[in-house]
Amino acid sequence: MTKTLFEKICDREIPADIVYEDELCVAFKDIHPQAPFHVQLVPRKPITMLANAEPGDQSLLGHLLLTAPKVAAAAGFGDAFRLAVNNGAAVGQSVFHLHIHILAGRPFKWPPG
Ligand code: D5M
Repeated sequence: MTKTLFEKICDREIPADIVYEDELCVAFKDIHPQAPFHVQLVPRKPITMLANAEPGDQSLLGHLLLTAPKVAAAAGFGDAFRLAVNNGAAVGQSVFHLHIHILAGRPFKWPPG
């Protein structure tokens, strides 16, 4: 099967500015940052989107949510960051490998646009 773009980054076949990695996930700087700190946190497993995660992915999804604050804290944003997951092209998903946007370093409005 063809690897996704983010699988290639995880496997270091495509360059990226990796800020964190472990056996389950990788975090790297977004190529089009929407905030001073904008990182993609991705599972090594190529789940296309959150809605396609399976019951067996429960611990992996929990690991991602527990890892995101650590990635933000390591960059100095432990108490002020936003997470975003786009699920589907209609809401802006462009890379079909599950990823959590971690954004920080500027004010954020609510509701998001
Ligand atoms: O978000 C997909 C995000 O992925 C978007 O913010 C750009 C980012 N992106 C795309 N290609 C790369 C590479 N090569 N390195 C780093 N970041 C990248 P979505 O929620 O799917 O719209």
